[in-house]
Amino acid sequence: MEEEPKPILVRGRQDVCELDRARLALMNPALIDQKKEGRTIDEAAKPFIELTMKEGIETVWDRYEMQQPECKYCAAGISCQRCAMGPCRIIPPHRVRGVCGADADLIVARNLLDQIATGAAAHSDHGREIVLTLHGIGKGTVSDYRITDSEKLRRLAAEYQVNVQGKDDKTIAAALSQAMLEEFGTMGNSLRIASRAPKATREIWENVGITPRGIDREVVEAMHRVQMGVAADYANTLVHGLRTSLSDGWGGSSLATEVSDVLFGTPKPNESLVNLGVIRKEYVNISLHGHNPMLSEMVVKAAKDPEIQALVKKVGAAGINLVGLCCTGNELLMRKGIPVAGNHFNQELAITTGALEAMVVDYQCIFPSLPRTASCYHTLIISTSPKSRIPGSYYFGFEPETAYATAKAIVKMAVENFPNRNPQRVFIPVEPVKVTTGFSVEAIRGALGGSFKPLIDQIASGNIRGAVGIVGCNNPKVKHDYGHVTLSKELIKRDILCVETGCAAIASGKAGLLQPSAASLAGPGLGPVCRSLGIPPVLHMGSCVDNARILHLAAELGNALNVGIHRLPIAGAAPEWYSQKAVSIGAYFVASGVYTVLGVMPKITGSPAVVSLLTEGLKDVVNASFAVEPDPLRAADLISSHIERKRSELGI
Ligand code: XCC
Ligand code: SF4
Repeated sequence: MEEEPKPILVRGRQDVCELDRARLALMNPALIDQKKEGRTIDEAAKPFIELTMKEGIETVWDRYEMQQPECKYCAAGISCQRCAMGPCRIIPPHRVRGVCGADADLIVARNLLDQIATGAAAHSDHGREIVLTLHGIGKGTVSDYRITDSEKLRRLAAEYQVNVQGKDDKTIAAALSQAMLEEFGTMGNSLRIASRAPKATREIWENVGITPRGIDREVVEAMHRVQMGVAADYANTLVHGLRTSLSDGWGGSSLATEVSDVLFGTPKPNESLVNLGVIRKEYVNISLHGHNPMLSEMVVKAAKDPEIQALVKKVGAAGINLVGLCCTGNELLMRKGIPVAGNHFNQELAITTGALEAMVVDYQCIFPSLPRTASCYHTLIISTSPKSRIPGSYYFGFEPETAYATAKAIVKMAVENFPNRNPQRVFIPVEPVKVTTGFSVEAIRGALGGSFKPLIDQIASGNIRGAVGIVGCNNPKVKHDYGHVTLSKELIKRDILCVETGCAAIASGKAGLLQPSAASLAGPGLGPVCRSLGIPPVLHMGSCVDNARILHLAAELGNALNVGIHRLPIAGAAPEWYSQKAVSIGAYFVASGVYTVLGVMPKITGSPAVVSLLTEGLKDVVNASFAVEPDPLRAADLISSHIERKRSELGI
């Protein structure tokens, strides 16, 4: 028998001493109340936020307060740390160039390109891991995973001109994954999967010179350009940012999404529950947090293992309750209907239920301080990616070849931790909210009866004015979930269909907008359409990499009408974004022709030239631009006037 995988405790246990907690604890009930209301609109989160303040358990909001005031040069993007002649800051009127001679425009542009490249790398590297797993299946080295959606495998193979005639899934997987892996370092001058974009959109890319070539290549070139003494012109630098972002959206993220569907199934509409109330007292609770569905899918399987089930009985638990967080949560919610405990700013609060045996993480958006939070409870933080070994966590090196054994060892560790729970500290005073999710492009087409024509007809007739992709994170600069929920409600009221991913979608879920009954909050055009189709007015399309689904949907509409994406009555919004990944997403939305409104100001205000290029100049380049509007009601105004303008340009 194979040896059971054993974890390593990375750098020893992290402990938060009583003194630290006493220092942070608040006693003034009025202050606690004021802060609680100021921090979130998520009703189910409020009791936990109150608890953290009373008990001195540090959260993201406390750390944000401690970081104030922020450095105004950094906030404006005019500090540079790139080389050893610096650091440099631009402080007019005298210090207008860094030691190397870079001015404010260049410093801002380079910093922004760096952020785009970081985000693109994160999405695409995740994509690579998924494609490598498909490759392992094809080559026979990976046996714990299998092809779940063989039809999609064949559809993708056709897209890649891989011969499927008389071939079995495994053979197709080998050839298709090979062709997909070549997209990362291709010698060609375009990505095959990006030819999904409408012809007119691709022509714009070609004319501007931003057709993405290799997925890795654009990121590497971006890193080259930010080296001192390479990039010199801010506009030229930012144009490469667009190209880099396209290699993410139409490249790495698209591959992550499509191949995840092949491996784990293409999402179909299903019902589930969200918010911190999904954590259940009598159960062994395991939260799955991060982004990559590979580990979490295996944990789902391992939780059903008879040996594990026997162990659950032995420790006296009612069963195993898996709950998601952030985008791993979205992946499981979309495909398996596994409940989600919340979005980015619910991650620490999930631990304060006192009922979480383990938080299993892969990568991205995981607070490195989680083991400190967990040390106030019995919760184990279990890290699994060699890219994200978190000090204070138990680390299992997760590999697709040994996925099941690792997942089983992880679940076992969680179950064995159940008796360590302190029943006195279990605190779950909230009830979960129902959601309907699973709206992949395929599922939307299915709900429409097999083609996008009914949707196009509804848009043409004006019942639906247009569609908006609302995406992105939580950020302490915005009251938790306020940006997402306010914008979504306002747009559906104006008959604009919302399609959402990531933490935005979870926010809408918690607010009840992902239920068919939310059609009653939609306007007189959209409401009846939703009712007749039995769908919510806000469609959950998945995780952050699943923004590729939104691109794909836009491409389907553009192709059906034979127009570029920039001509469609659609828009994008990221009301509470924080992540470099969100910068890449915003950039590929705009580069694809989608007007995009950000709720948080990027670090660019130190260069009026960059601000003007992004908010105005890009219209002449890619027929779309960014806007920044922190007030979601005003953002809704910007979006609906944009949509009306696009409608009249189309003559509808
Ligand atoms: Fe992360 Fe994807 Fe942002 Fe949420 S939305 S905070 S990136 S989990 Ni993508
Ligand atoms: Fe300063 Fe230029 Fe070096 Fe940046 S690259 S730290 S601006 S000298």
